[in-house]
Amino acid sequence: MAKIIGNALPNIPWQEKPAGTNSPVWRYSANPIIPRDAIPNSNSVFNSAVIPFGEGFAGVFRCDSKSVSMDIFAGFSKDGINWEINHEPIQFEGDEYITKREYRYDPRVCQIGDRYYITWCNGYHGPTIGLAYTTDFKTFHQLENAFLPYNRNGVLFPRKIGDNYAMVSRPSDTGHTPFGDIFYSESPDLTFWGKHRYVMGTINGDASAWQSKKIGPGPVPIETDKGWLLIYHGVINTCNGFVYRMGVALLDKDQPWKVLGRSRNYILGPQELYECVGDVPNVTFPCAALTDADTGRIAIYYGCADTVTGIAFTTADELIEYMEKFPLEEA
Ligand code: BMA
Repeated sequence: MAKIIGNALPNIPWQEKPAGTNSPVWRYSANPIIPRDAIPNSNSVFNSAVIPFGEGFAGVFRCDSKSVSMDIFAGFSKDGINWEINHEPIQFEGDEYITKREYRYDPRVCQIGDRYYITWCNGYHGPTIGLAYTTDFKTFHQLENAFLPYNRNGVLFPRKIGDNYAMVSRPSDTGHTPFGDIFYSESPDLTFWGKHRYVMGTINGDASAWQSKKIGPGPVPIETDKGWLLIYHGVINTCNGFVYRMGVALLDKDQPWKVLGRSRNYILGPQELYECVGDVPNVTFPCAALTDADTGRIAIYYGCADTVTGIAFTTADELIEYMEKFPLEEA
């Protein structure tokens, strides 16, 4: 049995695993939870991140507008399922050299101490990792970009590793990057980043083809007594374009660049209509996970077909048992 290390969350959104399910992850029966027109000017609301906040939940949402520009918006919920998203995007405070907006998308939210840190793909002469913090989801303080362009999917660890903050990310290019591996970096102050280490990459050949084109970190890593559970996206290039599925790996607790386990099988992929049909078909893209340390329950928030947002459920035990049952030998 794996034990999640973190807070209890008795109000985590949850449904029991349906009988006969052959997968370690199962969808919320009323998906999608956020429609594309959740705010007046949105074309789509997807690839978004949520976190426990106050008596309920807060989040940062990717809402592409009807002019199809990409920005991130704060939102609030009592139950984690029904969301009120602000109609105006987040305005960041800070050095205007840094806060000047090109585009912002695919946010993650990570609590460290009493601050909620937001990371996102930030346009700065190409995509890189934007970083900001808030304590109230009203005022947001933007810090320096974490890395040089080009990079996407910067995901903080929820505590320091040794003396340093830690982040995994996926170095990229300016386009719809046809490659991508996961790297680990550390920083003493969230400004200067180094100790860049390779974590894991794509799988060539037939062993695990769903993750043969690129992989990138999804939700904030989940700490367990066995290591960090990293839910990530994996992509295959097909004759119909890229298909985005979800996988899971287990990283060493003290040296998270070391991969202890990794699933050969995907844990969720586009199969329902709202995952297969939308602005970008066949995308399931995880950006957040709520966890309950008392029960081991995990609720994964993911973008569906770059159009709407869904939830899926699992537990720490389900993920670890699945990894052990279908191990990727090269991990
Ligand atoms: C990636 C990002 C994601 C998106 C995915 C599929 O490169 O842009 O936001 O979900 O492509 O279109």
